[in-house]
Parts: sequence; structure tokens; C-alpha cells
Amino acid sequence: MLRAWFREGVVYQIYPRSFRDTDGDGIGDLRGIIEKIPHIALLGATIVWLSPVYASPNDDNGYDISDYRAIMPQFGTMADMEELIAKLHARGIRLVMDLVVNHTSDEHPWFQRSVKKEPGWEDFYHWSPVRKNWTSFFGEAAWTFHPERKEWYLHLFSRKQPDLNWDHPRVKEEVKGILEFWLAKGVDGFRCDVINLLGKADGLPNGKKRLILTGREHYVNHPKVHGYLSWLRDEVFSKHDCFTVGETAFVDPKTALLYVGEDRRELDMLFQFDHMAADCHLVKWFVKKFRPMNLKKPLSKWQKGLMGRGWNTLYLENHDQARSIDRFADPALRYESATMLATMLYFQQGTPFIYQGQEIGMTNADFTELGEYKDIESHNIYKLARRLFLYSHKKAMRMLKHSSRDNARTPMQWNAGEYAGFSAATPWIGVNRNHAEVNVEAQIDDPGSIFAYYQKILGLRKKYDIIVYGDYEDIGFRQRRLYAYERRLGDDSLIVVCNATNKPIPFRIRRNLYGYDLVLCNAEGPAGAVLKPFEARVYLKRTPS
Ligand code: ISL
Repeated sequence: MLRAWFREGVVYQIYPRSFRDTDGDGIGDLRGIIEKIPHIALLGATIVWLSPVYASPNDDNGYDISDYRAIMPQFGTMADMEELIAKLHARGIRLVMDLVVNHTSDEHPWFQRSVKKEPGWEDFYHWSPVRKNWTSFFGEAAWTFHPERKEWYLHLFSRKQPDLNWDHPRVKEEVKGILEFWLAKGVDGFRCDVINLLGKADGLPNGKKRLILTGREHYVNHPKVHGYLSWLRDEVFSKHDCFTVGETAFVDPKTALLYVGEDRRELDMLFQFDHMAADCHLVKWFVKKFRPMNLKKPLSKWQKGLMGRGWNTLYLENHDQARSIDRFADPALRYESATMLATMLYFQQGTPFIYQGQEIGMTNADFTELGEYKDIESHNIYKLARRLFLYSHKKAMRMLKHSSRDNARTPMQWNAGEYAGFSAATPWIGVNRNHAEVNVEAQIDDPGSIFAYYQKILGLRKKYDIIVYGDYEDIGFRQRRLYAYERRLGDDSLIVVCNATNKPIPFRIRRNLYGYDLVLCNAEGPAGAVLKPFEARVYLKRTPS
């Protein structure tokens, strides 16, 4: 694979609302991010991805944008943004912004004009004189009647997030203008929100009835999307040293290559969702028992599926997903869980994405009241579960506890202080009580901390090309409790062995480790014939050149 900075780099995702509040309103802000640049640099990340910071009524925490060229006042000013870009660059860190262009806010002037049917704006969004049966990602109908225009409009997310009509030629042009605006400010790339949903079938026909997302056959990976993306690539991305990562639910390696294949490169990489189903059926609300195989199978499938043909992203967490320790390991063994999961994932081929707090082993929210959840999706799903599935309050709350997006949105835990050093005032969403123990300050100078372990992984990635560019092969795939694989580059070899369970298991792999050095291990004491609970080891053999 060709070398590229975004393949060699490591991305740190910031959810600005919950990262660090400096002006005492309980909401994170850009100056808070500026203050914490040293933390990101110390970790060793080289790229920052910011969840949306644009002007927004915050129906969906910034994923409903009302002005793509303005900063949300709660977060700061354009001057703060410019300072952030400059200060990140001064530390050699690049910045990637969230690009949310499947939909806008209903308060965006474009939508207002479309509602009024101003000439040229009538079809800027998807309108229909009749109601269609599609359902939204947030558990409601996807078509809502607009009393002023007296027609129905499409919103795949909340009703305050109407979908843009990408067949309207001006939509593309407007997006091009927005991209150029931010590229001129020095931004280095874009994380493209729900980008494989842009294309909608002509005539917007009713969908086949389904339990979730009725209508999706009319917009998921619709062929039209490739026309829009290749246009953006030719017109904008290819003219800049920038990178794009698409958020794409419902792709398999074959459809993914239509976006990220080396021959097309509509996008540089994408987020697939297969491994996010390791503990659920189809959608995260239908929980199933987690088994290590459920994680290993999809990850391995993607490693093999894109090898030599496209580039993977490596992620376990983001602002939409519950914390990985709770989902895929054991919060009672926090250090072992966090470090094993990081080892298992970040030695694979692809660009690592680390979500804020993951580097210190933050765990799910400890909310007990419905009112503690702030996310619109959580509230919609709660209502739906009570109404449609006749869940009891207790059962619906259990569902939120397991899967709510707010699990990942509690404030970043900087220290053991009252609000975890996130803010001097009551935060917009509750701080996890375990911040007394789980926080940055407690880990930063401790060589045995999760943070220090992450630093080691990132250090190794910088040092050894094999971790970035080596080929991937499973070892003993059928051993259910073990996740082991080999990476190869030239004559060099790297072997990763992880006990994916909380019980000791024998160390048995079909590889001769003669000539290998143990370069990383998360357990104390000699690396023996037994793998301790969640023990992870990395062996490297280099041929002298
Ligand atoms: O979290 C999800 C539902 O349980 C996902 O389906 C999520 O909604 C989907 O991946 C799209 O996510 C992105 O677009 C949304 C926004 O709410 C998410 O935060 C964003 O990551 C709409 O813009």
C-alpha cells in the first residue's frame, strides 16, 4: 500500500461538548481543547477529529447544522477555532472536521427557503405530497408533515434534520464551497457523516415493511452516491493534501471497496459497523451475549477483505457507542480489559481511532434516572420500547444503560475533583462517579497505567513500519478464547496473542517464537505458558538489513 500520513497517523476523536469547559457554563468549548493539546500530544496522537462545532440548535448535539461557516457560540468563536488549528499544527497535529451533509438543521436558511418554495429552492430537500412509510434512525417516522408548505419532508434522523436532495445541482456546489472554506482555514480532512445515505431512489417509493428502517433499500449505498462522491473527489479532495473517512453503516468489504478501493478512492477510508454488532442483533437495542468470536470474526473479515486493496479504520468507540470495556470485556478488570482490547485492535492494519477517555479506560455512564439521559435518540427509543414492545420502565432503562449513546458522552475525567476537572459548574450531562479513581491525573505519571500502555502502542506504531503496512493473517482462528494474528512485512514478522476472556488459558499458538522479542505485554511477571485473564502479548522478529 502507498505510504500516506493518514495511514501512519493516529486519530484522537474529541466530542467537544464533553471534553473540557473553560468558561464555566458546564459545556465543553474550543478553548478547553486548546488547553488540552499537551494531553493529546503526550498520548502520541497525530490527528484530531472534532465532532461538529458549527452553529446548531443542538437537537442532535451539533449534528443538526444551521450555519456551516460559523462556530457554535457555546463552543467559542471563529478566532478560537483559528487558534486551535494553528496550535495543533505547531505541535505537528492535524485537524479533521465532521462534515454533516446528508441533512441540515430545519433552522438552516436553505430549509426555510425550501419551505417557502422560493424559486430555485423548491427541491433543495426531499418533499412529497403524500406520506411515505419510511422510518428514521431515531425510531420515529422519517416523513413529517410541514404545516406551512403543506407537504411531507424526509428526515432519516430527527425531524429537525431534514435530508438534502443531492440531485439538486446546487447542493453539491454549496458543499464544495463549505469544504473549500474550511480547507482554506487549514483543516486537514473530513469525517463524512452517514455519507453512504446521500443517494435516494427516484420517486422516493414506499419501502418494504421492516422492523427497523423501513425504506432503507431506497437510500443505503444507492448507486447515485458514487456520482456525488467522485465529483467531490475530483473537484475538491484530490486538489488538497487532505483525507476523508466516511461513516458507512451497512457495508461489507465488497461494497466498501466501491468507496475506498485504491482504484476509486472516493474516500480514503471508512467506518464499517460489523464489529459493533458483537453484542447485539442487528441494532444495538437488541442485546445479545458477547462472545470474543463475535468481535474476532468481523475484524478478521475486514482485515482480509481490504488487504492490499483498501484501507481500514480501527475503532472500538466513538460518540455513538457505549464504552468498549463494558461491551467487550470486564469492567472489574479495567486495566487488563482496556489494554487487551487496545492490543488486539491497534496492531491490525488500518488507521487507529481513539475516542476521548478510551485512553484512560473510561466506562459506561452510571445513570439511574431517565432524566439523566440527554440524547434525543435515547429518549425516542425509550418511548418506542414502552409503546411498541410494551417494555416495563425497568426493562427500557436496562436497554439505555447498555446501549445509550450517552454512555460515551459523560464528561472527560481529568482529575478526582468535583466535576472531574471538566468544568467548574454543573456539567450539561452527569459525570461518572468513578472519576475519583478513573482520571487522567492519576494515570499520567504512572508507568503501569492504561494511558502509559496506549503511549507504548502509539510509540511502537511510529517505530515499526510492519505495524502500519504489514499483511495480516489469523493464527488459530478457531480457538474461541484467543485472538491471535501475525503481521508480515518483507522478512519481518509481528505476532499478537490476546486472551480475550477473564479466565486464564494456556498459551498455545501454532508458531515457533524462536528469534522473536517480546515488545509489549500487559501482564506482570515472566511471559509463561499460561495467559492470565485478558493478557496480551506482542512479539516481533526483525531481520537485520
Ligand atoms: O448510533 C446510531 C443509532 O443507534 C447510529 O445508527 C447513528 O445514528 C448513525 O451511525 C449515524 O450517526 C451519525 O449521524 C447522526 C448523528 O446523530 C450521529 O451522532 C452521527 O455519528 C445524524 O447526523
